[in-house]
This record gives sequence, C-alpha cells and structure tokens, in this order.
Amino acid sequence: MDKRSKIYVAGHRGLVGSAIVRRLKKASHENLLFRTRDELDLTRQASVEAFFEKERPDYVFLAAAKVGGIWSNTSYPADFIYQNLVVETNIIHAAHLYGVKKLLFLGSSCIYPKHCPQPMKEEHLLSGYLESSNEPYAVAKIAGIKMCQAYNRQYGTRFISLMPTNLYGPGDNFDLETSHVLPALIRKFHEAGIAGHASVEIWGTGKPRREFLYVDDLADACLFLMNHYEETEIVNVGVGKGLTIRELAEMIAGVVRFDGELRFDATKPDGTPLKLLDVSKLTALGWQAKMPLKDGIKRIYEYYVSKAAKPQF
Ligand code: GFB
Repeated sequence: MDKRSKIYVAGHRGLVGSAIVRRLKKASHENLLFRTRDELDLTRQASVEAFFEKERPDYVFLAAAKVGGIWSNTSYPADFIYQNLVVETNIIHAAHLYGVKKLLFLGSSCIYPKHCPQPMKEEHLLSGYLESSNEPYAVAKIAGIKMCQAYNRQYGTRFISLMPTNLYGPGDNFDLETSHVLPALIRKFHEAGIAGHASVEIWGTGKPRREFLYVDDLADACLFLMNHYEETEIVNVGVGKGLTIRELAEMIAGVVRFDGELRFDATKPDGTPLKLLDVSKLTALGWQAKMPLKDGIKRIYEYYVSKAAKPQF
C-alpha cells in the first residue's frame, strides 16, 4: 500500500476496525474510506456493489462482523451466522467485481476444532468438530476463509485471511451479557469494589485456557501482513502464551484492586476448553505482539474508568 492508496475499512467503528484506522493514520495513510451503518447497510448486496462501483477502493480491510462473547453467541445463533455470512459474501464478491488489489479478511480462533491439539496450527482447520457455543459464528468465518481461497484460485485475486485470538482493547464492549470475558471482569470487579461487595461471580469453572491479544497489536499485524503476505493459506495472530480464566481473573482483580472472593459458577458454560494459537508462521514472517497482558489490562481499565464506566453518584 502506498500513501495515496484508497483504503476501505469495513467496520471502522468496531474494536478491530477502529484500531486499524488508528494504525493506518499513524502510518500516514490519508486516503481512507469509511461508511457508517446508516450510510451503507453491508447486508444489502446491491448497496455494497454500488458503493464499490462508485468508490473503487484499492485495498480492503474486512473488519465488519457480528461479534460477542459466549452468552451472546449462544443466545443469537441466527444473527451470528446470517450477518457474518452475508456481510463477508457481499464484500468479498464486490472486491472481486471491482478490482480491489488486495483484501484482508479477519477470521477468529474459534474456527479450529473444539479438541484441537495445542497450540493450534493453521493446518488444523477442519480437522474435527467445532465447539457448539459458537459453531454458527465459526462456520460463517470458515466460509469467509474458503471464499477468499476460492476467489484467489479461480480469479487470481489477492485475498488474505488472518485468524486472531481473543482480543481486547479501547472501544471494547463492557455489556455484562454480550461482552467477552476480559472487559466483563474489569467491569464486574470495578463495580463490586465501588458497591463494597464481598465477592464477584465468574462464569464457568475457571479452568478453560485462553490467550489475549491487545487490539492495537492486531492492527499492527494487519498492516504488516497486508504489506508483506501474499499466500492464500490462513495465518494465526496471537501472543503465543495463554492462561486460565482463574489466572486472568486474579490478574484483573489485582489491577482493579478488588480483594474480595472469586466465586466460580460452574452452571455457566466454559466453552472451548483450550484455545492457544501456534504463532510460529507469523513469527517466521517477522512479526510478534508487543503489549504484555498486565500492561494491556491496565490500559483498558483506564479506558473503562474514563470512557465507559457508569458515573457513580
Ligand atoms: O470471552 P468469552 O465470552 O468467549 O469467554 P470464548 C471466555 C471464558 O471466560 C469462558 C468465561 O470460559 C467463559 O465462561 N467467563 C467467566 C466469562 N466469566 C465471564 C463473564 O463474565 N463474561 C464472559 N463473556 N465470559 C468466544 C466466542 O468464545 O471467543 C466468539 O464466543 C469468539 O465467537 C471469541 O470466537 C474469540 O473465548 O469462550
């Protein structure tokens, strides 16, 4: 991408899209193209094609997606499969029709099998059945990967696919039902501290393992791969080390200075037991994550307190 390239970021107001915009601006890319949901409904194929025909972007970051944590995925399976399938289909097809030079598609680590060998390598895709709590979302993301690869094979397009691990960062969703675990626990500990509660409820057994990538690190990887990666095979983007949900909860409680009890509610789902990405392919390409988890949690806690927490009167 050179500085004059016209770059469309689909989903520019979301956690990932907004981080990509920050990173593009830092790299002095100024010919950026965005549309809000009101201006362009990405679920409408005719609107998406009209937009591409008029604007003719050179590069596309496909960060628009319906996302959420374990409760949200379980409660809205139809929304997750429909919205993700239709948005990625419309954008990938329009990118082919209107000659986009290169497109970057964002998948998810939940595309890998529920009982995948750890750490999960790119070649493990479709080697076993999926975790049921987010299967509709995972199937939509797998379809996006396969579309990119099929268009590359049939039409010679340059569509690449990244599989990020669990993400967190500024702009995260702190809603206690629909969010992911990290922002949810920040809010729970913060509010429990203010209310003087003796304990906080944490879903599941605390035993599942996850890794967490700061979203600005992901955005950096997106630019790096857009500029340097030309293969059709998917690439994992993670930090290469994980921790249990109990360890995560203890770390967040330390940052938020909550010293009450952590109560694990095993009637709530654990989801995938283990989810750690093998990042050796990305490391060999010359990229690695920078933000240590504890520092990232401190930053997102500051963000939460200054921007997202409900004022306490
Ligand atoms: O972050 P999370 O919702 O998503 O949950 P997944 C991770 C783990 O944290 C699960 C536990 O074992 C949860 O039971 N957990 C504990 C909590 N307390 C809480 C809480 O208060 N809120 C939440 N949300 N979890 C998602 C997928 O799976 O991973 C998405 O559902 C996506 O589709 C994303 O792929 C990357 O890691 O289980």
